[in-house]
Amino acid sequence: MTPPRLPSPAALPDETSFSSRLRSAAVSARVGTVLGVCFAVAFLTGLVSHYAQNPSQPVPFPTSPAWGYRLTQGLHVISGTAAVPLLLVKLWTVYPLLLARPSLRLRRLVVELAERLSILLLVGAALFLLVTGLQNVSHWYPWAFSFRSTHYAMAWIAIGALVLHVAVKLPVIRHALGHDVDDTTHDRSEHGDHEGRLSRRGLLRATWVATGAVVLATAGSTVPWLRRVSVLAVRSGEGPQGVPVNKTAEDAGVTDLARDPGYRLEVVNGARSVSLTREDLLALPQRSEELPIACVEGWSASGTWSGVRLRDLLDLVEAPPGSEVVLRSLQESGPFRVTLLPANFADDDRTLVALGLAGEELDIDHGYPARLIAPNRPGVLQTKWLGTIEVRT
Ligand SMILES: Nc1nc2c(c(=O)[nH]1)N[C@H]1C(S)=C(S)[C@@H](COP(=O)(O)O)O[C@H]1N2
Ligand SMILES: [Mo]
Repeated sequence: MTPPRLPSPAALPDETSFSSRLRSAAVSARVGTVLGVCFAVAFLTGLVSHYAQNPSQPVPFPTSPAWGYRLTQGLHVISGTAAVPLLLVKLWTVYPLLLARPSLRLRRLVVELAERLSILLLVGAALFLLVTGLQNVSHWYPWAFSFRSTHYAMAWIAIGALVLHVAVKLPVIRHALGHDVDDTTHDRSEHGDHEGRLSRRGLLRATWVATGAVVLATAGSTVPWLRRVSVLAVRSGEGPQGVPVNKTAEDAGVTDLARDPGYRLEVVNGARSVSLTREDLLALPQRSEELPIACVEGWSASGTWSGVRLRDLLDLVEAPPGSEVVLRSLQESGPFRVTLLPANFADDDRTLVALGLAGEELDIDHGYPARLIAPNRPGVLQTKWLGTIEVRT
């Protein structure tokens, strides 16, 4: 039997094997510019989200506008999603460069290796961010590491490598953007002269259309009037009382505790405390607020919540204004069981211990018997099935 023949090294493809004229800096600079804008938007909105979830905030995260986090988190997921087709096209237009034969001159070789290393970091971090981000949006957590801290660390690597990349390529980018897309000045080599059926303009047009389609297909998670066309939107508007559910009472294992007739909400300030049944809570002055739930996973929805002002409950135990509050759920385990509410949120008149939603008794999956709802607060911190509210001293 003769062993299968391997291609000789000379037959392996190198940069010159790729002859399509579409793979030109004229194309990649244009796709790269839009991609860069998407990454910048995702980076800045990601910083906002990370800060909003930070338990210690040197400058308090603001409570207004109430829809601020909904907007930034919506932009974060939309720009990240738009980056997927853009990154794929961008990589397709440039990857033959990675197969270029390395230089034999030492100085040049060192520079080339440094550049390839930075590209490796950029591409690796960018793919990591987009893949884990999409997994998060689709509630798929196959990894053991913490999503939030890893996604955040990778974002800094990606943005650092991106700034370096743009700085290195700036002369080429500026020239390419200042000239016609069919200009050949920055084409890789004379080998890149193959005229396919698709023109450069055609490729760009297809890229913009694909990006727009992906945005429309997902933006309905946050933009109500896009819901009907957003076929890829996860959790758009479906759910009891018109608001999607992130984790059901069943999944959180709180059904029995939440329905227990012996339920009491404990409000504690040092030695002072009150213990309130749902009837007690309903007997206090009731408020109604239109506030969104904006999940880090990209969906958001507005609801009309009714219940007691948190500040009114804090007054019952004589908590001074400016008190930080620890909220504990009836839920026995899970990362969002306990959250810290900064003082400016605790003092905001719109912050409620909600007992009702959309004119009805709060659904158990939305946090019955009582849940926190505060303006401009990340969804993950809007604690459901409240058990105790404790002033931090
Ligand atoms: N106790 C508790 N509260 C919780 C959660 C949870 O898992 N447990 N999930 C949070 C998340 S991630 C979101 S987005 C909101 C969703 O609220 P909803 O299910 O009422 O829409 O609840 C938050 N409150
Ligand atoms: Mo969430």
